[in-house]
Amino acid sequence: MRIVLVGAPGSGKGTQSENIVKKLGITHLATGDLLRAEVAAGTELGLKAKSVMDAGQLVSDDIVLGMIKARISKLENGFLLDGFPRNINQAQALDALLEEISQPIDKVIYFDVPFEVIKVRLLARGRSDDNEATIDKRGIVFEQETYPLLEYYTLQGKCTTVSGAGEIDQISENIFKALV
Ligand code: B4P
Repeated sequence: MRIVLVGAPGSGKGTQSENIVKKLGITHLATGDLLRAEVAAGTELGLKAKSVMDAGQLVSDDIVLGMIKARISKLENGFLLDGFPRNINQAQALDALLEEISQPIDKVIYFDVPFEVIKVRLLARGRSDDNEATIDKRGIVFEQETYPLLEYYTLQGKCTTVSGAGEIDQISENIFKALV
């Protein structure tokens, strides 16, 4: 199965991904995690990405698409994309890439979480991009760049909205129901 998770930073995509990939035996690809690994390794790409991430902005499409392309074509057992695509340009590039390898997306899950809930979670987490100014900026970037994906995938008949607020296990159960 090929799944895309769409949600604001802090909506719980990473948290839920762990449960989904374990249950379905598919590969988890999280662009946020891949970028943070580059930052931690101090690579040239990581150095470029760090200031952008700490400002709550999106890393350039070229960088993110390069990371995804290098990995996705090697996956045969399905995948879960977490945090990618993040804007319409990335979504169109992904569709083109998946068409080339005849592996279209099956389902898109949109995590609906009130911004105030996200803010409380992220301030408690305390990562370097979890300060109030960056959280607010990420919220604005999400509304402007990522939220339009909801319509993009709804028009393709692939999108289901799941509430991402509440108990982690209950949210997982609702996701599994949406994936059937
Ligand atoms: P992400 O990596 O997507 O952001 P995240 O904050 O890790 O969000 P996630 O939704 O995974 O939340 P999590 O489960 O950790 O993006 C970070 C940055 O990377 C972006 O701002 C951007 O700069 C860059 N980036 C990534 N992808 C990109 C792309 N495609 N293009 C360009 N730039 C890109 O949960 C958050 C917290 O809530 C955790 O502490 C968790 O324990 C807690 N939590 C989760 N579910 C909960 C629940 N139900 N109840 C209570 N707490 C919960």
